[in-house]
Amino acid sequence: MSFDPNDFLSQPDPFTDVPPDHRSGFVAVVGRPNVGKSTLMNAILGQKVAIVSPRPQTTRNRIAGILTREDCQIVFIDTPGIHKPKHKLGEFMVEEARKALPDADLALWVVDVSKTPRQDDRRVAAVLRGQSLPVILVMNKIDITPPDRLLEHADAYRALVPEAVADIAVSALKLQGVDALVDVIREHLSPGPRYYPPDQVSDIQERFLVAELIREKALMYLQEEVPHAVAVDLQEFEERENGVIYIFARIFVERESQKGILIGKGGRMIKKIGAEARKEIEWALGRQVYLDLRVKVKPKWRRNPAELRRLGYA
Ligand SMILES: Nc1nc2c(ncn2[C@@H]2O[C@H](COP(=O)(O)OP(=O)(O)OP(=O)(O)O)[C@@H](O)[C@H]2O)c(=O)[nH]1
Ligand SMILES: [Mg+2]
Repeated sequence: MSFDPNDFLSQPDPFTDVPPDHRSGFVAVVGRPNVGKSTLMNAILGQKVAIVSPRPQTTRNRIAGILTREDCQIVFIDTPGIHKPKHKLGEFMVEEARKALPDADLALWVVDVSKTPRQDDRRVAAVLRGQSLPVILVMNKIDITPPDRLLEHADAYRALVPEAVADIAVSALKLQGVDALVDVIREHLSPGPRYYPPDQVSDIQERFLVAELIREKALMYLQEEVPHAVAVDLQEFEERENGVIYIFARIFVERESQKGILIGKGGRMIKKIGAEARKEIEWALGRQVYLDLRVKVKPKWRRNPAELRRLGYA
């Protein structure tokens, strides 16, 4: 068979073969903890990339989620909630959020419009004011906002970012206003190419996702101070001869009392966390999984630079 260079040249290039009005850019998703940043990014992507929980300070790292449409490619950077840090882990998290801004083309400031602005919201507004970045104010959780409060709360948030280029009310949980938000974002981006292959939805590795899904289930079932003291250290992740993926992870807590709570009476809590995590990991990997979890006390790991580095929090 002879080689005809025209055959090769006529192949569509997924990066450059886009309509003339194609737009693209990097969008930092910032806000105080627990307002629904990760829920919103997942809702936009139609896929779980970042874990979500009812506990504040769920997200600890920057996570990119990539939306590819015919007319645009938007790279969202989900970030940890901006707050007043109490230890080195907290400092790392706030720094992660801040670092997303200089490289972004646009910031989405996500707020919980069911509540009035708090100190941490003002903290976020101050961080945004220090950047010369266009800001879109995203007022989330309209599904639980009493209608008579919406306008009052919206005005209070708007007053904190008078320079915002747009604002929009959404419910990330109920998928209300999410498509409209993407259209608004697109309007504020510049013409540009695709940066990622059209089928790539995030920049995270499988191992990271697995550790995060285990942490998510721990956050879901644990209460008070225990969730924040949890870290997941993935030790083994390998395919066995029978095709099953064997995963061994250690869950760190800081105190013996937390270990007791995490294991639960007769091991019930850790079994529940393991069973829920395994189900979701199997779904995410499309493979059968054997999940082995051990709980280990690591006193003050959140203040220990060497531990933080090893866990990817430095
Ligand atoms: N009712 C309602 N709840 C929501 C909505 N969006 C998010 N939530 C809930 O709010 C909680 C926090 O959501 P996350 O997405 O983890 O919030 P986050 O801003 O990423 O939080 P951090 O990672 O801690 O900064 C979870 O219980 C979500 O289910 C919404 O539109 N409506
Ligand atoms: Mg989050």
